[in-house]
Amino acid sequence: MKRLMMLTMLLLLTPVTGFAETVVEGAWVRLPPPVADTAAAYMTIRNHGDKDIEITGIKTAAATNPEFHAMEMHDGMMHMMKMEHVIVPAHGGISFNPGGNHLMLIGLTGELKTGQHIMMTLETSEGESIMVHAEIKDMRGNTSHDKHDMKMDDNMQGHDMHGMHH
Ligand SMILES: [Cu+2]
Repeated sequence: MKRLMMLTMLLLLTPVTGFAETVVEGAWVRLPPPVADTAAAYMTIRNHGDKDIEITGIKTAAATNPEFHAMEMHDGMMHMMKMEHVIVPAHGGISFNPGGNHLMLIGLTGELKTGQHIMMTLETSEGESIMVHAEIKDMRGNTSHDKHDMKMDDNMQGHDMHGMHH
């Protein structure tokens, strides 16, 4: 009996790294302007496994229609394209950063407040669910570089970006 308990404790103490092959780091949501019904979210997804991982969907109570968006240049203009799926390469990662690819939370279901967190679930083609905790951050009043990004995000609300100057 004692031996069984020891074994159980050992199992409980064993890190579950075997399951955590996909790890999400630094997830955050940019506080949108008060009238906006979309918000951009950023994160890095790492795949420590031996197989590519395909993310096929996002679910969150915070928005009715969350999407992955890619930024692509066409004829000298930046456009946002919905990514139907996201491939996280084996032993690699993919980053969503301000000014680049991002998650777009379309159809916000409530007001986002600085410092609060939202939960998102990334779904993989293997049926795995990856939970993401994302802090809501107000980037206004940061460095001039961030102000530039903020302006870009404002433009993105219309989903049609023109004239990105660098
Ligand atoms: Cu977008």
